Amino acid sequence: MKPFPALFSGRALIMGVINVTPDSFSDGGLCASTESALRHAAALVEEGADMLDIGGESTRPGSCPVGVREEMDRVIPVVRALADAGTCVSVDTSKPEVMQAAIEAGAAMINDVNALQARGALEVVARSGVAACMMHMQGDPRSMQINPQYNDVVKEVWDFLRQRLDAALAAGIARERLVIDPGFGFGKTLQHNLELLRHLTRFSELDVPVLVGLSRKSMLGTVTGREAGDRTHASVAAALLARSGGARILRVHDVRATRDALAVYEAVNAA
Ligand code: HH2
Repeated sequence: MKPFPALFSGRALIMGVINVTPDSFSDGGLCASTESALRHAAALVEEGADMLDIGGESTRPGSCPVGVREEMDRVIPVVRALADAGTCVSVDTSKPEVMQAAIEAGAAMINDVNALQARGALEVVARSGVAACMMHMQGDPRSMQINPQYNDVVKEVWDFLRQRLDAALAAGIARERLVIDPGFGFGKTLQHNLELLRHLTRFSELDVPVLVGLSRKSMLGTVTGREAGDRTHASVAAALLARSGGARILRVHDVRATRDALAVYEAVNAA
């Protein structure tokens, strides 16, 4: 297993997205076979991704869940081939069985949009040496965008992530292995997302690295009026805002563009 890179020193890390799905919101079908996923993975590594996030189930609003076997068939061959080749691999899953198989295949990180709340998920991660990202979501992908409601979105997301950190630490997962994510677009209106981005620095108070996924999301479509495939510029702007708000890992589809923008940001801040 390629070790998870150090997160608190140096520049922020770029996590390239590989969706081995037919139906992801911005790139569904692009990597639907193992071969096409590996080709795209090689391109993203070449463009400068520090790690790749492999997903086998779309979590876009309105999406339907896939079974354990199908999700494994989609992601595990890709994870194994990339890990064997020395790439740092994260696996985007909420299913403990898929987590276990991914860890055995060489994944260095589990990225769970359900924050390790499924029965057995905390234990699978605790038994391994891998890192884990726990994300906030209100509701589930099928219905989360119907009418999201918060009294104070920043406080409620912050409190949830703190509780999940406490649960992970109590399960025996070392703090150094944990990452949190406010979950942009997961049960949030445009106003909720903007509020979270505006107050992103608050999440660094939780003393673990913050991961942010804003890439091509519909909030950027609402702001710019552009379709998912035409949101690179908006995504890069959002990634830089997240970085200046303290994000340590940026989950993106457009690696090369993000990499260049981040290089400028880091150069200015190192000066
Ligand atoms: N967003 C998506 C999926 N996984 N994981 C984290 N930690 N944070 C995110 O913001 C996040 C995530 C949705 O994006 P994508 O994978 O491109 O689409 P889909 O879910 O349709 O496959």
